Amino acid sequence: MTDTFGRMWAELLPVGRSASSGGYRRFAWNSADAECRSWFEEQARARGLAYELDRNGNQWAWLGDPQAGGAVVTGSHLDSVPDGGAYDGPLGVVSAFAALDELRERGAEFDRPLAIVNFGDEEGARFGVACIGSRLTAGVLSKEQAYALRDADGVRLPDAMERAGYDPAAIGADQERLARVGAYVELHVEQGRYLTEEHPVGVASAIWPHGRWRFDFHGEANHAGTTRIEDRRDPMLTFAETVLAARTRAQLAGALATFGKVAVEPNGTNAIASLIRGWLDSRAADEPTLTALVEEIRQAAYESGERTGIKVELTRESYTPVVDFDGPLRDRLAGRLGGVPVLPTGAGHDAGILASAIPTAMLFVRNPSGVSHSPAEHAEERDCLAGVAALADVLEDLACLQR
Ligand code: HGY
Ligand code: MN
Ligand code: MN
Repeated sequence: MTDTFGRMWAELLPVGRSASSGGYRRFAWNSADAECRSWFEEQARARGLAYELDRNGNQWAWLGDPQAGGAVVTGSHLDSVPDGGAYDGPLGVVSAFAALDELRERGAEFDRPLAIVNFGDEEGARFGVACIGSRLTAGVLSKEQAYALRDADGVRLPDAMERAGYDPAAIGADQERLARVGAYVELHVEQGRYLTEEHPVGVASAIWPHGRWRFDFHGEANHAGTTRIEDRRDPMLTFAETVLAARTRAQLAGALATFGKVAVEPNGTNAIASLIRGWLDSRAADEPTLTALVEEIRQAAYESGERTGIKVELTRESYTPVVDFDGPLRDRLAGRLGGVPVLPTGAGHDAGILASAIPTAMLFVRNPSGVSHSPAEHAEERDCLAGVAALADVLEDLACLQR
């Protein structure tokens, strides 16, 4: 197992990695994404798996007859956030292939189909909505909504798909495909610090509700060197007050609020901005807390705008309700792995989207620093191999004749 995991890991490692930051830039339908997709197809074919591309651009590698039903599916995503780490997503896909290799070495006999999947555009780094591939398949993002998405250069999602050689005409819900699936188990690097050397693998209990909101702050462009302070309508002030309010209110609510992305027009050093767009990522342990927090941040922005003559507009771009993973499946995994930690996460995943349609579960692999969405994201090889062994155990329990 070690050599197949190590070989695959080494093959993927350089793909889409920035020489300057060391982080990854694998965005939906860009060249790095294409390279990752070619890699996935190679792994599938090298193992004699039936390779399939579904209508939403998700990649599937099948062992057994997909029409037989009750398939056990595992996998994750290969795209990244801007300058993301190596493990978030790819660890789940590489571990899935390595777990299959392990099961074949064990001589396991499958009594139902198995599939390995790469869900497209999980991070939503380019078009702003998280988990586009799995949302489209689960029918929680419509074709019309997907067609309305544009990237920072104004490129529409369907045009980006087409330029990458995919046909966007067919995108949409895929109930027939989901009906083939009996269970989906996603392995993912943990993005907190709850796992230990003693327990490098855990099982997910829940995903916090979370979402992305775009604040538009409309000001008045003017000269930085000649416009009196009292004559200005500078959106930077209202943006700054909103960021500070978000941080303060989130801390008070025991929740999370982050402005990690901002766009300034015209973005000139000697020009007062005409428009600032700030994207809020907010998360909380429950939906009422999240809703209340976002409303407080909205109010703070609007009140600041009234004081400074800035028009504020708020648009919700992405939202994922609280996910409680399938109880019996969660308990079966935890039991099979001998009582490993069961823990929630604030990070969204394709498993969280699919949980509304099929029984899903997640395995987490220890991340010693807890750092993620950063080039510094890291997991120890021995913990990754423990994750592969755990995934193999779980898949054997779910999909193979018991020996
Ligand atoms: O944003 C998230 O939680 C995930 O990484 N898409
Ligand atoms: Mn991520
Ligand atoms: Mn991820």
